[in-house]
Amino acid sequence: MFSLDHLCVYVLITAYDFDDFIWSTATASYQIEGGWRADGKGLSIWDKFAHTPLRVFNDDNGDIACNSYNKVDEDVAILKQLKVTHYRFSISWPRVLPDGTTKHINEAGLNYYHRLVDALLAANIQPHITLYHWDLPQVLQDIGGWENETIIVKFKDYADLIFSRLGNKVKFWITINEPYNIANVGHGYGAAAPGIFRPGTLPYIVGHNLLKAHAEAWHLYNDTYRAKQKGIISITINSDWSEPRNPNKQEDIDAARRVVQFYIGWFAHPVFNGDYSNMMKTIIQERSLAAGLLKSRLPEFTPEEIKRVQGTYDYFGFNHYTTVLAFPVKYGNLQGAGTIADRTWLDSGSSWLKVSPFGFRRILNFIKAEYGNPPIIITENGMSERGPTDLNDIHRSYYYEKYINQVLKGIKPQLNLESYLLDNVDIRGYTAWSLMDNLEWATGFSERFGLFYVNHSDPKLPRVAKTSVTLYSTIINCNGFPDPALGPHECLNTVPEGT
Ligand code: PNW
Repeated sequence: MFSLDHLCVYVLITAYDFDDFIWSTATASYQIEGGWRADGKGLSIWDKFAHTPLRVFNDDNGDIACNSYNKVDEDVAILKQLKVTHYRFSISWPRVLPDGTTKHINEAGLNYYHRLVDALLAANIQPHITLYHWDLPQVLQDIGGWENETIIVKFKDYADLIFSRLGNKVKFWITINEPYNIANVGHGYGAAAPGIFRPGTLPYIVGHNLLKAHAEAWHLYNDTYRAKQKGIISITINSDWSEPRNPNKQEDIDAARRVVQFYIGWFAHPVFNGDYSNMMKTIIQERSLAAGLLKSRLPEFTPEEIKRVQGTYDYFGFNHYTTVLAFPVKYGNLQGAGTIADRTWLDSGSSWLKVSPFGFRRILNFIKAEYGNPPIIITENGMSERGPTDLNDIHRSYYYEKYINQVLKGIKPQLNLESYLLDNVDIRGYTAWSLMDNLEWATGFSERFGLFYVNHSDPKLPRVAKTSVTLYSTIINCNGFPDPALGPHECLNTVPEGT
């Protein structure tokens, strides 16, 4: 088969509807901020989860994390070193609203985000804010959290406050990060906060409320803020790509399709195409009835709700890390599919993450075909290491080089250079996860995704560049790969401006 994987395609990105290509990096509040009780912050479900023995590896927690709450200047300095155009971070809901509601606004907590946003803008870096990256106020969990649909209005009120206070400075928004993981990991097998083990039904209820909460925040922005603030807002959906374990076996091909529909499709189908996919509705209904339930485990949207959720996007926010090989199984999950990795794919520091760059291009093409060619911003991609630290992180550099190359091959090229090789997927930006080593949720500080190393046993928590910083900042600087015929950092940037 004809393969392009060896080609370093230079893509000089043309001007799109909104400014130039987004080269970004990301973090999340609980993973980096620390200051867990500073200045009146309320507790989040992650504070509680991480303080429960045996929940997080080594009983690590985010009490101090990278101390970003007190390190605005240092964080902005390393972002400048990277030369990113944007920085994706999240707001801690209980830092701003300690009791989860707008009855009491913690101005001191909100002030941290003002200082951060102001410092970013002064450095010519656009903030890209996630409203919810998993740290729900614990008081809201105490009344049912995402299982209780009253969360929808509370999330909307929280979003309203943030738009009204920060929206004149911030043009890029994400409502919710990875509803799939919130539903499945937090409420299915319980390996993330709130740590509830109720697979089967609860993830679908939680997912349903997440979709509705996202839709309300999107409509609020669209109706009340967009005209004045002129930003863009979406949800960030994560998904692996899935290939059949044996491409010659129809049952493996079918299993791979189910994995994709139950993963990316769970949330993308309602937001982009309206309602859950027929595949999900049919399979879950059948299996629920077969299990003796009176109705499907998958909640139903009313026709009005379908309309309210459909189209609530300005771009496809997409997190991607790895690919899996699928095969059918009778028990274990509703989609009736098991997955494995190919043994030749390189490892990372995370058991679930194998280096499989080709799947990135395939799933980007899937998004284009399945969801009507939406503009895509890749909001996370990266790899972890574990064990002793090596600042010469060649595995991460390899990963970024191969994955970013797959992204660039997906893009529309300028001057139609090699356009016959490329896919015309409407990709507007790429975000590396993560700016720095941080609390990797239930695996604590043991799995490290950072471009910058943070020594968590040094109380000053200095940020030290790994070798991948050089690679990524070169790619950013060149808006693609450097020219192999020139020096290692010299760009193939011979196209005159304006063409
Ligand atoms: C994402 N998986 O989580 C999160 O958005 C980040 O906060 C996190 O640090 C990063 O990816 C790295 O894990 C994921 O098991 C966690 O497939 C687990 C999976 C995917 C994403």
